[in-house]
Amino acid sequence: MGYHHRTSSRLGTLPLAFDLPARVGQIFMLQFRRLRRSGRNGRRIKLLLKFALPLLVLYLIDLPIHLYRTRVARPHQDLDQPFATGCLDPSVTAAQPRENATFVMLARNSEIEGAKATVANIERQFNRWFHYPIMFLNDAPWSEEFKDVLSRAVSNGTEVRFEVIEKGKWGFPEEMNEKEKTKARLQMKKQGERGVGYGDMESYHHMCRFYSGEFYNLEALRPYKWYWRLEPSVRYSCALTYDPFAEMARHDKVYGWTIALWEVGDTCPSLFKTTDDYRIEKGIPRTPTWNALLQVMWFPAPVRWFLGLFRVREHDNSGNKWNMCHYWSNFEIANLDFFRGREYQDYFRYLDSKGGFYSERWGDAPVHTLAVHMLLPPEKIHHFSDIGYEHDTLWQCPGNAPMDQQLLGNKALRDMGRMTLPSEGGTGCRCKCQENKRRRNINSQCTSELTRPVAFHRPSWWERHNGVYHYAVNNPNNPRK
Ligand SMILES: Nc1nc2c(ncn2[C@@H]2O[C@H](COP(=O)(O)OP(=O)(O)O)[C@@H](O)[C@H]2O)c(=O)[nH]1
Ligand SMILES: [Mg+2]
Repeated sequence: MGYHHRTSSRLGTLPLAFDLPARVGQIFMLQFRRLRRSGRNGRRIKLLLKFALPLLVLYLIDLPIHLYRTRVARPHQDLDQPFATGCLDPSVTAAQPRENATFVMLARNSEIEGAKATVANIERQFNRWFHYPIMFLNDAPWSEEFKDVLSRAVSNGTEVRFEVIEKGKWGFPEEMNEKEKTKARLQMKKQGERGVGYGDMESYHHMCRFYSGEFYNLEALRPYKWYWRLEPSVRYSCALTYDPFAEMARHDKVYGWTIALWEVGDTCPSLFKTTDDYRIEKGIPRTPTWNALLQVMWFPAPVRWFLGLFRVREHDNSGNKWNMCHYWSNFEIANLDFFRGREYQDYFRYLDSKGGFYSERWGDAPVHTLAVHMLLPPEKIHHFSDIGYEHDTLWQCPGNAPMDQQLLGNKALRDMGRMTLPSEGGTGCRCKCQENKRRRNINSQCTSELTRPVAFHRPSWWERHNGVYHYAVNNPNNPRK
C-alpha cells in the first residue's frame, strides 16, 4: 500500500521514473500559461534572447574546442602488444644477452615469511632460468635471520644483496625543521581520524615518499639500468619464459605495469592539481597520454575555471577531473634512467616542496603514473598483460594461450604443475588462476582508460556498457570478458 501511495499522482498511478518527468512537464506548462496570461511574455522573451541565447551560442562554440583539446587521439594501429604469446623455451631465451637489471624488494625484518614466499615464487616462475640479482632494501639493519633465510630461498646462481637505505633517503625531507615535522605529524593524525588508509602511519608516508623519489638515487641502484619491483606476499601465477628487461629494451619501453585501478581520492585530493600546476609552469604540453588521465568535464567554461581556480579536489586548472586511474606500483618493471633523470627528479622535488607526502598521503603509485603520463609518449608504456600477478585481493590472470603454445614436453618447463585451460585469444604461459580472488584488469575500466593512447581497437560505448573491454586481459572462463 505504501508503495502505491508514494508513487501515485494526479496523473494516475505511475512508477516513480515516469512520474517525475511528467510532473516537471506539468509545472513547466503551468508557468508558461501564467506567463502568457500576465502579458509580460514579450519582455521576458526579449531578455532571454539578449542574455541566454548568446551564452548558449558561446557554450556551443566552447564545448567542441574543449573536447578537441582534451581528446585522446586514436593511433593508426595498436602501439603496445604482449611481448610473447604462450611459452617460449627458457633454455633458449635465457641464453640470450642480458640487460643490466635487478629485482628490488623493500621489506622489514618482520616480513621474512612473506619475502620468502615471493622469492620462492619468482624463482620458480622465472628466475631459476634467468638469475637476475635480488636486492633487499630496509630502513633498519637486516637481522641475521632474514639474511640467512632469504639467501637460501633463491636458486643456485642467483645473487642476493641486503642493503640498508643510506642516510637522508628515508624519512622527512632533510630541509624540514622540527616545527614543520610536528605540524606534519598532526596532519597525519588527522588523516587517521578521517579514515584515510595508513593515514596516521608515519612509516607508510616515508615509504611512499621514498618510492616516489629517493629510491632512484640509491647508491646500490647506480650500477643498474632496469629494476623489477617485488613485494612480500605477492604471487606470480604464470611462467614467464622470456626476459622482460631485454624485451623492454628491444621495444624501447620505459615503464611496464600489470594492474590499473582507481585511487582513493581521500589519500591525495590535491595531487592532480599540483601536478597540473607543474606541467603548466614547465610548459609541458597536453598530449594524448596526459589526456588519458582526464575525466573531461562538460560544464560551461566559467564553471570549469571556477573548479580549477578554487582548487576543487582532484580537478586540474582547466576544471577537468582526474579519472583516478593509476598503475599499481607494487609491480613495476622500469628504466631507472628515466626516474633518476632530471625531468622526473625535478617533478619529485616540486611535489616534495608542496608537502603533500605528509599533509596528505600521496602514494608512489599515482605519483609514478602521473609522471609517466605527463612526460612519456604512449608507446613507451607497456602493459604486461601476459603476466599473472596477485597482490592482496587484486589480481591479473591472463587466459592461457592454446595448448600447442604451452610446450608441454619442454624439459625446462616440465615441473610447472597444473594449469588453467586455454582460452580463445589467451596469451599466458602455464597460468594457474585462483578462482576465489577478486578480478581486476578483467573488464577493468582503468585498463581501458589508460591504454587509450596506444589502442587502435577500443571498446564502443555499447561494449563498455556491457563490460567488454578489448584491451582487457582475458578471463580464463570467458575470453571476451
Ligand atoms: N623497511 C621497511 N619497509 C616498509 C615499511 N613500510 C612499508 N614497507 C614495505 O613497502 C612495501 C609496501 O608496503 P605494504 O605494507 O605492503 O603496503 P600496501 O601494499 O600498500 O598495503 C612492502 O614491500 C613493505 O615491506 C617500513 O617502514 N620499513
Ligand atoms: Mg603490499
